[in-house]
Amino acid sequence: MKKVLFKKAVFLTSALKTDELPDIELPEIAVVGRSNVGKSSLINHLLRSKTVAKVSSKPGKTQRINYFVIDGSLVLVDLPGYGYAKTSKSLQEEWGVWIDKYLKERGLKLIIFLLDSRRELTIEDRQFIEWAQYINMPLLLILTKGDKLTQSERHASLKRIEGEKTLSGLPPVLYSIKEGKCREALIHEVNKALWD
Ligand SMILES: Nc1nc2c(ncn2[C@@H]2O[C@H](COP(=O)(O)OP(=O)(O)OP(=O)(O)O)[C@@H](O)[C@H]2O)c(=O)[nH]1
Ligand SMILES: [Mg+2]
Repeated sequence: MKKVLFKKAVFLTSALKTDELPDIELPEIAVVGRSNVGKSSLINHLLRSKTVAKVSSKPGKTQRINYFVIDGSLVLVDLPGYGYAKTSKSLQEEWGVWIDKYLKERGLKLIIFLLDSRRELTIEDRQFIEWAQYINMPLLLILTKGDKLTQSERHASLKRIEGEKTLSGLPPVLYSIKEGKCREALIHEVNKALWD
């Protein structure tokens, strides 16, 4: 299989319900994590763009399931975040239900799962990880906003995550949209997960 280099993204659709999702014969990868953790920013960074996915400093920006076709060979999905209190109550309650439905129905190849490198895991983070493990969903664990940490804080953050029981030794990748190296590393990991 040809390596996906994240050169070009074509916006496909923005869905609210799982029955609005497109029928595509390409491997699909979703980006999951709490609101404001940096999901949309990571997608932009991968694509060296500022505009592919909509980003905001306020949580709750992404409210739909956004589909992008990457280099004609893979579908990348930007999801709304969980755990944002100001999202309308009905949307919050529905999150679990329809994301669960989405994740089960789509036969995803991989989930890029984001945690903020500066924060403790939330209940929702843990629930999500347990659920993914339960259904044997491959997770790629990313710690975001690494640039906000000093060198020793980075080290401590990696150690803390490595010691998290819920994660069962899943290796974390420290990420920052302000740095280039982690982009290459993530692209490598995504290709490995897709084609190995
Ligand atoms: N310093 C720094 N800021 C980041 C990084 N990644 C994301 N951010 C900032 O975090 C904020 C939230 O980013 P988004 O990408 O919109 O977060 P999201 O997870 O898509 O949020 P929702 O759509 O609400 O679920 C924005 O202000 C980004 O600029 C990073 O690596 N470093
Ligand atoms: Mg977003």
